[in-house]
Amino acid sequence: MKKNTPPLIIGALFSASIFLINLNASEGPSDAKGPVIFPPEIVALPIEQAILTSPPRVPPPLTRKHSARVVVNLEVREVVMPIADGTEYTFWTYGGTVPGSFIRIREGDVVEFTLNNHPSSKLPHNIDLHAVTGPGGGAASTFTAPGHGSKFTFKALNRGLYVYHCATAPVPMHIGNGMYGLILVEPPEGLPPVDREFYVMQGDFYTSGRFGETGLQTFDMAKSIDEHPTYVLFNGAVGSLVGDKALVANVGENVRIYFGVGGPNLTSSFHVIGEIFDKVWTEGGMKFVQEHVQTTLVPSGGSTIVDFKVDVPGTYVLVDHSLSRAFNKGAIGMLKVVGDEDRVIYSGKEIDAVYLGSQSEAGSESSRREAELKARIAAEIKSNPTIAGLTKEAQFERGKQVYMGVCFACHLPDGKGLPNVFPPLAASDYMLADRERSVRIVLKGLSGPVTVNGTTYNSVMPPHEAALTDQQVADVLTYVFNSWGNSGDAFTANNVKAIRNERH
Ligand code: HEC
Ligand SMILES: [Cu+2]
Repeated sequence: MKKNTPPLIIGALFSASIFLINLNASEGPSDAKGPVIFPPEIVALPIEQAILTSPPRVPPPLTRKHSARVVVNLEVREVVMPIADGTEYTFWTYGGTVPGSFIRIREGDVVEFTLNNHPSSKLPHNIDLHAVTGPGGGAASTFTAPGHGSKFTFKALNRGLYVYHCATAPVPMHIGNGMYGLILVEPPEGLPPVDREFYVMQGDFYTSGRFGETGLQTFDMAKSIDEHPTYVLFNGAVGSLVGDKALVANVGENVRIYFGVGGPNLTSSFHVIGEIFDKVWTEGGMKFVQEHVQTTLVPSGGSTIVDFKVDVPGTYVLVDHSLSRAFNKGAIGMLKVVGDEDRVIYSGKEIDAVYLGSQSEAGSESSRREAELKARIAAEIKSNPTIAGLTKEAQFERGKQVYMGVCFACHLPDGKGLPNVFPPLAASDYMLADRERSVRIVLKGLSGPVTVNGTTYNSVMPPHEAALTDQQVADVLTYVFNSWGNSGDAFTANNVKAIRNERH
């Protein structure tokens, strides 16, 4: 394969020594060679500025029928952004977003690529584009100190949907902080046209605190090495594609998702609940197109293109079908389809009758029911309000989300419970009589007979001490104690902590 740039000197890209060598050479990258001299046929190509877009947007399809010299300017910025409601994280980004800006070029283009590292950055960064043929995919040529810019040129020899990422040591940390994105190299004839195109990437995140723990979190290297992520996310935050931020399409449209996995570690079982992918460009390659696919496997550092027609209105939930990641670590997104119903394709609920089955073993029955309902509830969690301080109202809002994620399954959204099975929390004389006991119930669970508003229940509530932080317990009880006509003071994390640690 003919290349425009001579081979780079450095091969051992992932060694820590590269990091040091380049750090010392702050006058310029270690493979600096000066500007490339183009042959006349390349000099003759028209010059074009690439359109870059933030997720979930994709640049428009290319309509030109010839190659071009495409100028790409990408800026690295280290920014503090929410990773979850009330939880912040210092992301390292390409273009200020996770994933980084989407780049769209055409096979045969000559790309003049400049990586600028914002002066406010604390660290040097680089870029390895999987679309590049050449050592390190551009990494050694783009190693860039804060307040500097590096340029290199490559020819897009292969069509496909490619991941790009930072390859500065420690590489899993740079990727784990959000340094990845997608570059689409279209075939000369383009891809089949569709009505909507979206850009979604999955990544695993390793934070010092537990899932949902509030405040600024830092990267946890030990969790990353063990591949035990705290968060598994679409587009860099819990709820980034939920509620107001959901993807939107109309009934009858063809939808395309350019889906990538940044990693650094996990592979995704990408699935859209309630849809079937009509076409899948497996592994982001352009030759083999699979049809009628339920779930497609996307490797870390890999991608896929999926097309599907939306026939029925409603909310379709994007998940990693390794479902604990979806329901416990954040890997949930939504596609809202609006338009007229077609009840032959999908009737909607035809009958709603109470069915409780045999309540043989109360404990296992209720935890099974909880698991089932959780799946439904996750789809209904609304986008998170921005929470400024620890005011009671803010706590109430946060608590509502915990309630809608955890308690709602049994006590129902109106807090009225279910006759003979789940006691009410609305106007519960039992609950309102003893605040500490309520904390204990949420943490340790409850079983045996209990009388609420004159009715006796004898069932099992599972403990939540492993699933909820002190703050989350305080938030949910603040919500419960101030909803449906109840009123009471806010609970604090310290109240909860004392009870969590008590010995019986
Ligand atoms: C899996 C179903 C389930 C979930 C989830 C659940 N509970 Fe319960 N809860 C119960 C059952 C069943 C009882 C009654 C237990 C008994 O009969 O001993 C109960 C009892 C209670 C009580 C005391 C009785 C009353 O009505 O005042 C409180 C308070 C309570 N739950 C709060 C919560 C809160 C807050 C959450 C969310 C963090 C929650 N529960 C999650 C099933 C559940
Ligand atoms: Cu980096």
